[in-house]
Amino acid sequence: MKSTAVAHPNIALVKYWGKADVENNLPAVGSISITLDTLTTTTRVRFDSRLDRDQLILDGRPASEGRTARARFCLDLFRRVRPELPAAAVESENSFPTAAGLASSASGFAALVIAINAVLDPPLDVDDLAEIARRCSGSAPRSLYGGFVELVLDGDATTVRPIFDRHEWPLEVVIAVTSTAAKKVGSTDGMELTRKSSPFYQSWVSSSPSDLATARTAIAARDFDVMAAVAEESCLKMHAVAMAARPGLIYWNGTTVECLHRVCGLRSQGVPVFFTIDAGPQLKAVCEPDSSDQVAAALAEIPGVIEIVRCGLGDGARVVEG
Ligand code: 2P0
Repeated sequence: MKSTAVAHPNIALVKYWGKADVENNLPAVGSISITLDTLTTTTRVRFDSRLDRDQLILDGRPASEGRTARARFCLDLFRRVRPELPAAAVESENSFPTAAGLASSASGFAALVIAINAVLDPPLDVDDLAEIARRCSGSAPRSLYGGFVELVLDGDATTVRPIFDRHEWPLEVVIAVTSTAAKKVGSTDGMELTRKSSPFYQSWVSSSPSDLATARTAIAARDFDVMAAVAEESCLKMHAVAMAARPGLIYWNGTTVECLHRVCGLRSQGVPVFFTIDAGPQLKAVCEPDSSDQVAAALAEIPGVIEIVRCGLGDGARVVEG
């Protein structure tokens, strides 16, 4: 019993930050994302009754205890409904740095749930898979679909809603990589610290529905300027609420800030581009395809930018080998 799946990271344009229920990993806010194409997680799962325990190899090496525990947690969620599943050997590879603000947990868990599901008979339906993925990582269900995707709060559960496939509004993303070091405070811990100690946390949560509504309308109308405004506001609010935690969470470095100013400067010259930044120092510049060469060239010349990664919008997670 084995299968291989691929998934791509997604970048939230309206951000998720904070949990309503830590134990169930229930987000406090909905989110809207775009799935990327160039960056890929490939995950092979082999169930083998001769194994004592689930194993995780990540990027060719045995994974840390923490990461192995999260993979076991995911497998155990499947075992709640399919108790007969034996232990599994999981091998996962990222074509990009793990845990550096490039959404490796989203693509990682999306690929893992799709690979596990491919060996089940009958398989679970996509809503059940999305709930399992969300319990593992709040951003992961969004990578089950391509293009524009919303994670919708639904009582004590969530649903994932594809909005547009990748062809319907083919934006591009230019990522300025400014560090490949793993971040010091991961998203899960950072969100909890923010919820417990940031004086702005309630404002952040209560302002989210209106950002989501604005973004839905902007996407439906393919209105780049409105999308740019709401995405930058959501990003800056997320970082502001996190910076105001005690101790403050500062995911940016100096180069991130230089890149941010460069994107604002390009837009003031009429270039259709906006920035977003996740829980790490990489800047993601979202632009119309005709502008991506100019955006990539402008970011590449900033001192401290290590690498430029260019992406289009990608497809959802899928099985590549049964
Ligand atoms: C997002 N991030 O909406 C936000 C913006 C990072 C910054 O979702 O704790 O790794 O596993 O649910 O999914 C990253 O958080 O967090 C994330 P958990 P996850 O993309």
